[in-house]
Amino acid sequence: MADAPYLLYGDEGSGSGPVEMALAEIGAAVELRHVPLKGDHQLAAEYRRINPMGRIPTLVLPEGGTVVTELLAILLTLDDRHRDVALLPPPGDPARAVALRWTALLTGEFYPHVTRWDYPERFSADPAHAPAIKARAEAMAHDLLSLVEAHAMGEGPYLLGARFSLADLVIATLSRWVGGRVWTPAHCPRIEALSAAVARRPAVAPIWRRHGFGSA
Ligand SMILES: N[C@@H](CCC(=O)N[C@@H](CS)C(=O)NCC(=O)O)C(=O)O
Repeated sequence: MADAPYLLYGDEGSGSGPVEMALAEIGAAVELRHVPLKGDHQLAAEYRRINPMGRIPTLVLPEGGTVVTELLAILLTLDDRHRDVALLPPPGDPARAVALRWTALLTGEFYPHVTRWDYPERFSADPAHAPAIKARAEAMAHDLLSLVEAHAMGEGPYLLGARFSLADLVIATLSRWVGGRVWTPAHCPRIEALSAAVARRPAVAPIWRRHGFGSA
């Protein structure tokens, strides 16, 4: 009998992209549940019964229906559950700490800038403030990517050199947001080369294209 699938709630071009890519690298069965951000379906009461934050991605584990939210927690859970695939170096390996450091920075610091950029009206009672909030979010997001470009990236093509890890999925996909499809190629050549290497991976390539992350 085939393994029960993971359930992945998401939308194209969103944070469900890197989760789908990780599942493809693993070769795990997945059933996609579409939650269109257009029309704010993530905020509907029915979806919030699964993820009360009203955000995507959400992953439901095959056994017992355990719900996992937060991109970092989802990817670490997949690494825990599929150690044979090694989406990260093993516990105790300094390279694992490096991958976790930059992944946590992007999911913890960069992602909130994306929310401010996508939904600036949430951050002030005065709608007139929205353009300034959006502009500041864009500048801060780009500063953060520049920092990753300057301090995280070595010889490449991946964050850990020749060794692919889940950090690469996060760097590649998040670097497409907040205008990144145009801004990143122009300002962050190392991140761009990493993204191109991720986009070429056989398991990832069709998903990268379907999510419209660009031709990098
Ligand atoms: N902290 C969450 C952030 C997830 C998030 O903001 N996702 C975006 C899509 S990429 C979203 O659902 N936005 C809709 C909204 O904020 O209403 C995570 O790490 O997964």
